[in-house]
Amino acid sequence: KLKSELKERIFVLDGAMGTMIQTYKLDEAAYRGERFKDIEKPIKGNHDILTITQPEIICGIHQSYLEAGADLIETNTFNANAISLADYGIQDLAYQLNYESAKLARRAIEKFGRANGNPHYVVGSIGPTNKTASLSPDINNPGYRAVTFDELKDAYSEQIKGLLDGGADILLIETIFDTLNCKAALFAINEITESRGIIVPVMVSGTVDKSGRLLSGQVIDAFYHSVSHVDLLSIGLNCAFGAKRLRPFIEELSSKSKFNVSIHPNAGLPDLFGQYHQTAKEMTVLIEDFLKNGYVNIVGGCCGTTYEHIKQIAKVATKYKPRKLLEIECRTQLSGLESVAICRGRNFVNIGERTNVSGSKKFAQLIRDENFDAALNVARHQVINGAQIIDVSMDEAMIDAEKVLPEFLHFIASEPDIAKVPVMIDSSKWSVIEAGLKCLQGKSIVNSISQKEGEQDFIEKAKKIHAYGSAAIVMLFDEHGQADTYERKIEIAERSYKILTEKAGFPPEDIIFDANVLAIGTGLQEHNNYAVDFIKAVEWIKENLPLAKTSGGISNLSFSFRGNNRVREAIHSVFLYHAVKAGLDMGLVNPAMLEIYDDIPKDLLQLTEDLVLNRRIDATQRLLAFAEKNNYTRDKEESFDEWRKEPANERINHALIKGNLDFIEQDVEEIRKNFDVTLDVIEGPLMDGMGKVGELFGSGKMFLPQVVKSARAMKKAVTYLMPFIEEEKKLSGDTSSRGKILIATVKGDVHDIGKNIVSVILSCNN
Ligand code: THG
Repeated sequence: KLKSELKERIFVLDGAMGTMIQTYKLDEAAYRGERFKDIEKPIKGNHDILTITQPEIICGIHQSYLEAGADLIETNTFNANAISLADYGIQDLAYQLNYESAKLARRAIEKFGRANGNPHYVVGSIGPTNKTASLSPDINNPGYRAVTFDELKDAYSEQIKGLLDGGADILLIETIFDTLNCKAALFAINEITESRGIIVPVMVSGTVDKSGRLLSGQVIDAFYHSVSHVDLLSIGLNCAFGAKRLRPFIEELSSKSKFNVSIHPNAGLPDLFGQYHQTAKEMTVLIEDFLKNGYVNIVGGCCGTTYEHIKQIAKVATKYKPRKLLEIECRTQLSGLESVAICRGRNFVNIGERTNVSGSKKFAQLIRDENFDAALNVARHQVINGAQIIDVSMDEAMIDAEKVLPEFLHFIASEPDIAKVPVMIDSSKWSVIEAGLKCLQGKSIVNSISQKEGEQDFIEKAKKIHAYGSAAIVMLFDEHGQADTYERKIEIAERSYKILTEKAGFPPEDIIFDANVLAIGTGLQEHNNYAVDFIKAVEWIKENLPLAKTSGGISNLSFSFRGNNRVREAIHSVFLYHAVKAGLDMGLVNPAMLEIYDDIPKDLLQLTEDLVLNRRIDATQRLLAFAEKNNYTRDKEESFDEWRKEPANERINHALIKGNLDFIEQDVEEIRKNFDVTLDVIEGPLMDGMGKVGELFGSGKMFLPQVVKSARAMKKAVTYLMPFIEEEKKLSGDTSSRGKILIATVKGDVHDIGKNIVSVILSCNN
């Protein structure tokens, strides 16, 4: 019903709740009311409790917005989740606050009636909480998280149940600064609606910084693809820095979204005292431009907007037709901080295989030694060398994968140059896969599921994977084992496809079949046709199973040529050349070791093709003899350290901007020697570098996780210099301190995160 109404007219969402409440200048006693007059902690500033203690004020605000022309009334529940409420010690009230708030909004609507002919709806407001699941608040420990997916999911569940029981028509997850928080809310909604057998319309609305990214670093496109596993009523943007600066981002979202698009910006940027000055007229001009261009279906206001803003916006909204929903070609879409599309006409997608403890001795040793910095460099080099996705596996007898995999994924999330690509979670243990899914804000790939444990298990896992918003590799296995012939491969692929799409509700574009790359050249004749069977199966899948994609572990093919990398590379290149022609979309490879098909010397090429395409019975012997004669063994380790050749000041700049910790101490030591006063190293070259970081951030060219990395590099440099500074102080007899700063925000508020970041950066600057 809502969807068809949205085809007819633009919906108007109400305006600010918080800034309207502030105009009442309520004191502590008013917040407490009769009921909470004896509670322990002060609760002034907790707007959510006013639903219980000052219901007439909240109801009055709702009614004023209805009179102004809003179709959608948001409940007073932005911070009414146990995590945010805990700051006030009232976390136990979460369910009740949501329940009562939804009832109150419903009452306001009923009182108002149908003055303008259209129905009005209660929108349950679900804020982001005051904790972020994708970033570490502790500069010294990028693997730390202040909140887990499960904690968020539980808090959201309670809030959602309260909202639904109280009569909310729609749920709005808003002001999303971290997609992982949002995914936990979506997961909770899915659990509740599944168990209750109901459908609830869901709106999702993110908030971006100047660079157009969420605080957690995702670009708009990646955000969109991370949440579009749910059939949303709408996706949009809110809060941020007002309508004007949101224009390019809402335009982009509008051009990509198959859902309705919403926008409810702030009334411009607040001044230093938190006051908003954009008038209703000014804001309406900006909103009208969105309507004229057909960018949006739902408009409203966030912080600083008043009844007058909504009144004028509602008036222009009646003048325009709603944005038309886009018919978007169905693609396989993945995301890290950025997005990757796998679709027709696109090149083969490389998946970096080296971050796998069973596939790389070096990586395994680094993980066993808990040398995460070096292990991250393995991931980084995969990406630098062209991996568009990275496969991560911790499956090994001596490693507790359920603990280490999430840990490593947390570290990756702190490295924007790695986290920009989607992650493939590679494990044969379901508990490990699920632990991994709870760490990833992007649309990832589970590697893998199959019918090995029967159909029911297969369906259950597929449903869960979909609820986490991930795609899946489907291995061609069944109860009888691995498919190793063409016939078995296509039979299992077809059956898996049917089960997934018909019984598990799994989107066909999120199915990625792996037709089992098995080793050839083993000396056993029954293995000789493995490559050919794989290629044929890929071709069949692509022709017969619409939208499904194909992948494979390419390096498996050459296992029997271990130790002879040149030959292995040639085998992989030949195999890929033919498999990609047959429709192979992606594969696990070592991207640093991919030879270009045309560059393979002709004699080697022919011998290799004889083997891969099973053209000669003696292909293996001939290839080995050739390799031996030509002494074909070599290893490439690329060096990306061009910047190390620059002068020390430049290197420091580079390290600060990139957040590179590897050489910062030695570079700082190099310039320290040229200074009489060590503090001048900080005030001079280091602050110059941080100044550039500030400039880049201010102009939207760097985003938060990158700045946090820069701060870590700065901190490491400063820590190195501290003993020298202390020593100089002692010698000069100066014992003054730099003083203390008290820094605070409203309790339980999202801006807590900003406060924590500022304090981290200040402490890094000593
Ligand atoms: N399908 C899917 N997932 C997979 C595979 C697959 N995951 C694991 C594996 N197969 C793909 N990954 C690798 C990684 C490394 C190697 C092979 C496959 C490899 N490693 C060198 C070796 O063993 O000789 C290691 C050498 C070293 O230690 O550096 O070949 O098929 N879905």
